[in-house]
Amino acid sequence: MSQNRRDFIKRGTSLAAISSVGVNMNSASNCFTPSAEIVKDAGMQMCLAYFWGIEPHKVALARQMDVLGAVGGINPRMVGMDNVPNWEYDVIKKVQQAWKNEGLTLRVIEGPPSLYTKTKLGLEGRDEEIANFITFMENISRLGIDTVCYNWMPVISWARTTLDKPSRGGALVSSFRTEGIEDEPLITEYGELTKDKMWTNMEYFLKAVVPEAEKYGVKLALHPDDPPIDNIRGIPRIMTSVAAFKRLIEIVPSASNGLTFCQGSFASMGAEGEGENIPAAIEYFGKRSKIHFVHFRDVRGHKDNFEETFHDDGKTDMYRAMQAYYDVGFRGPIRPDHVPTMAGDSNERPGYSTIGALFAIGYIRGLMEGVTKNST
Ligand code: CS2
Ligand code: MN
Repeated sequence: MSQNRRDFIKRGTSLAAISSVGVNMNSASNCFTPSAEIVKDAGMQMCLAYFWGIEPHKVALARQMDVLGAVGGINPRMVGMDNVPNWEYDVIKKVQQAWKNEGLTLRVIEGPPSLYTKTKLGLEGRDEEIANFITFMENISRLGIDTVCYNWMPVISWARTTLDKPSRGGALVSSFRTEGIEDEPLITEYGELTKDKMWTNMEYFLKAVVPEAEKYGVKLALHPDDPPIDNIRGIPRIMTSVAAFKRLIEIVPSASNGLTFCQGSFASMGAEGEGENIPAAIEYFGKRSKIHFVHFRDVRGHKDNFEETFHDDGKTDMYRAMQAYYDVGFRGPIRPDHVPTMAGDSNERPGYSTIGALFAIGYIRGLMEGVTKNST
């Protein structure tokens, strides 16, 4: 008998005791009897992101919501090991233990150690970076961690032109407009960069690390470029379309070479009127078992002008998206991504409001239960 069912029966017993002074709640007709066991979160592993270490309030709420997966980087300072490289076994082990002490499991490393500008731009020193990255993969596999979310955005990572745009009811969201960014100064210190070079650098990286990832059972999950535009201040962006991800998985075909399906990023791809088809993309990559991690969020607009939204307020049919993950058999880690900053929260970490995350988890869990029941 499952824990749920046992809890239910226990609850039923105490209700019966209370009901002796009132209505008989224990009569079969009034009783809620689950017809089938509910598969928790459709078999997926719901996580929350913690990029600022252990945030006690968020962690407490996560435990209450029963969202026990943690996503984050490896920060030696979090465990008092200031000067130790963050790919080393002892640091990772201590960070993992710190999460365990909170009742959480470090499920995905997002923003991994030793994968920086040298590798992404093919600069001198990349082989050392790559060697350390391989050591990192070996170490996480020894500790039972198998998913790594990385990106191919050197120098400028995720970017927005506004971080406090009023949205529904005055909640704050981030937004992006291409117009005007052409006037920003070019970054010239890395010489002339082209998309071709970026692809060549990625190929070099993948050929070196994917066979090792396979050996260690590690799943690499490349995150799309956000925003998915061609270039920011002279730094080209290549992971900006479904076609680019199709190319990625062909470079080194392997169960370890996959992607983070950041739905909000995919939803913002394409010019006005030319967006990607989200359920079709989930199906394409999911059927090939290339979706190793999901960022569940939404936007309104297109690559040159978009804003983030509440999960129930964007351009994507979120129910169909969840149905697609479920139908292709995705059962891996999933987290809400950026959320609006809601009343009572500060906007000092745009996209990562604790209260916003509560709404997101409730919404996502509801969709998960919906697709599970619809399929039984
Ligand atoms: C996010 C990133 O842009 C996105 O879609 O997933 O902001 C992510 O939170 C950061 O790059 C940290 O990994
Ligand atoms: Mn994302």
